[in-house]
Amino acid sequence: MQPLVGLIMGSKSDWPTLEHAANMLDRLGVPYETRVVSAHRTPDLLFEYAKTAADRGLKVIIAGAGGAAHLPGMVASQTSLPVLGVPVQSKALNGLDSLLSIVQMPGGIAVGTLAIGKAGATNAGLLAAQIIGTHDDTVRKAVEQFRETQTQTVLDNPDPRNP
Ligand code: RP5
Repeated sequence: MQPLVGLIMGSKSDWPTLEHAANMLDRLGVPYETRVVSAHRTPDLLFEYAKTAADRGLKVIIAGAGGAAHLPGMVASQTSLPVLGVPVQSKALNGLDSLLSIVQMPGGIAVGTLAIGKAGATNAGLLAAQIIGTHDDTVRKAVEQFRETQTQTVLDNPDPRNP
């Protein structure tokens, strides 16, 4: 199936975080591609990836990176597709460095920044599906079903002492 989401990250070491975005896209039936694209180690690839993304049929890009996390902002500078940035929890500074690197974009180039780590990656997958759902009824219904199931699971398990 034609990928609709580009799920990229600065390093293989980011995959344990970004796989949570992939899991959500799988769950919601959104086709995606995934690869390592580094702002620092493969800058030419970054430019090529971002410049060709829309023509290749992608609708949203999820970009995760840690530390001096330039990937989401640089990708956003080279494409008009929506870019969702996921700050990876770094070892040295627990991801605060990643968060601030991604969230503090100067006005004029937008990156939608998610939470640090697993929650941010999960919600990046969810938000990408919601964006695609604005033009795709099947994906929109999958998001609605996910949320109904989530709500029902909470309502069905009101006692916090039960496993
Ligand atoms: C960033 O540097 C990557 O996104 C990763 O989070 C961090 C460390 O990369 P590795 O040294 O583990 O490859 O570019």
